[in-house]
Amino acid sequence: MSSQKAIPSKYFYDARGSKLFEHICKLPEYYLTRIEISILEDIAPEFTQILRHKDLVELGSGADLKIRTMLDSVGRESRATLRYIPVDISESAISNALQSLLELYPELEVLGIVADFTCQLNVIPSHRPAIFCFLGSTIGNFDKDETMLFLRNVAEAMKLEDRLLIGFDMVKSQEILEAAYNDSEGVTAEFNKNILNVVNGSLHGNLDPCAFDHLAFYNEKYQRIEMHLKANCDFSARLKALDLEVEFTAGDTIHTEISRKFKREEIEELAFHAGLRIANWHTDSEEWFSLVEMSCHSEN
Ligand code: AVJ
Repeated sequence: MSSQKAIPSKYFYDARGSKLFEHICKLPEYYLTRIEISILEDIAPEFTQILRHKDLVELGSGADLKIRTMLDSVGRESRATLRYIPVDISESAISNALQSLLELYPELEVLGIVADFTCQLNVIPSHRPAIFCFLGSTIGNFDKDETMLFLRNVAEAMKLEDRLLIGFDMVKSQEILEAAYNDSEGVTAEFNKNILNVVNGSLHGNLDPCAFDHLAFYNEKYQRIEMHLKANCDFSARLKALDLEVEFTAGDTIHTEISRKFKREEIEELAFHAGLRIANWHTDSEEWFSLVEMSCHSEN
């Protein structure tokens, strides 16, 4: 076997991948979205005033509209003063979100941006005070260096009065973590395999999703869920656009995602090293998920 094959997780999210992820969010085993929404419901009243006349910038918004929890509870009058700016790499996710938001909240100003927020924060307008949101523990997809780079970039883009709200999935028992990525309906397996369709589409490839099995497990040493696709036979595949032939032996894996889990002290350390200050900490009674409010270090 040659070195580890890998596909960056951002390629999960074509139209079908975004739909499958929306389905994952509703699965009983996938507690992340449910808990995060309940925390958002708890804190939304505090944000009613805070959000007036601001930009609500959601990084990696996706199509599932977690932010509706917030928008619902701030009420029509405040909604009419704010601008919602969803930023996502998936064009279909952005256009679906725009469509349903326009129907739900005709008074709301919405500016959808299709961009890779890991490197294109500069395309987000910055003349109004802003609340940045990075929900769903998407931050867990980054490795340590990427996390720090991302936080520093956001910190740099933030004005003194701006706030950053980040969702973190916390370390918990291996059984619960692994069940969340191995659901009984097999939706996560479909989601994982769909990344091959995306690669085939953009690189004119012939990777066969049926030739792979879904594999997701908790790596305790690195405190993260790892998702892989494991070849179930020997074969070779072509990626025409790269003029590349890739050999697979049964058992070879393609690494498709990491989903890091956090401890409170680590988040505090991350914030500190990125030049951010923790302004508020919100969690559920079991501390399975945390929504952490940060501001620029120099504010006080
Ligand atoms: C959207 C990146 C937060 O890591 O839990 C869900 C993606 N992968 N099931 C996560 C995902 C498998 C999800 N994030």
